[in-house]
Amino acid sequence: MISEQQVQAYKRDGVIVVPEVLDAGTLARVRAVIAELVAGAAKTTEHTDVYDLEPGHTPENPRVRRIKAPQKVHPIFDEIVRSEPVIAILKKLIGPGLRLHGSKLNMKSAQYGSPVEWHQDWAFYPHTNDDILAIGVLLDDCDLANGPMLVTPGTHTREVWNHHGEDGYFEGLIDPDTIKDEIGRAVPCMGKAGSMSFHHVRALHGSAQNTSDRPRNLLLYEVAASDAWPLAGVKDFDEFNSRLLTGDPVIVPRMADVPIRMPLPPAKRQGSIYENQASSKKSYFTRAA
Ligand SMILES: O=C(O)CCC(=O)C(=O)O
Repeated sequence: MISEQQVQAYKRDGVIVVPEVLDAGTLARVRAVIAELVAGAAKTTEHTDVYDLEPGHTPENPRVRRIKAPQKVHPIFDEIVRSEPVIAILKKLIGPGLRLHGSKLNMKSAQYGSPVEWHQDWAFYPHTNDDILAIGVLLDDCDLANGPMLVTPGTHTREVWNHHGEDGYFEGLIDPDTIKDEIGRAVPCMGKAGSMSFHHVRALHGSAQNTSDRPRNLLLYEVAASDAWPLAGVKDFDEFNSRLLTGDPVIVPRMADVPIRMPLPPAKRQGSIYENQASSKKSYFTRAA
């Protein structure tokens, strides 16, 4: 599914985009499921365990910013991450043993879809080693106009930047003034719907508001090597192992010499990265009024 050259590019840059991995039939099915889920948001006026809502959401005009853990909401999301082409790519990048850490569906609606400020995923969920990546499944054609994810090549071997606010609480974003050069070198993850990006857990990334007249839905899966153990701990060992994608349960974590900052004390605004970042005054991207 991917060449040795692409594997080397991932190792060097910490990010690759693989064109059209998801077949047209599955893409149509997952879009239908998402349309139903978004319609279901009309029943709520507040964030829930399933929905993170855009500012301006009303039951009459549902505006969903994120479906929080899609793999818990509908089986199609588990089917996609466990599909043969996806597993083949993951095995080449961080395998053989693989475990799903989590998933989320970021829905950047036309005209107002919210930005995500600059951050490293590693700041949110440090592990005993960093053989961890996020898959970004492009559910729409994505170009510069509809807010592609922007990733800075090479930052996956750098430090873990400070994601805390001046009050000492975790905020889930980096002060943009401290990473001006890195922001200037970021590259967009673009492609046709069905393409997938793979970015290293330590790679610096962010993404702008969608100001186009087209949606940009991005389905994200966080996948760890099965011997990478979360430093925040494992509450339920059976549930932890139920997320194995390949290989057997592991009770001997592999330790690597990696920079760590714990996301503690926790963000004052919980619920999603959007909420965590909302308490900060350090935003880089423009937001809808
Ligand atoms: O939706 C995007 O473009 C960025 C997603 C992201 O970085 C995140 O949700 O952690």
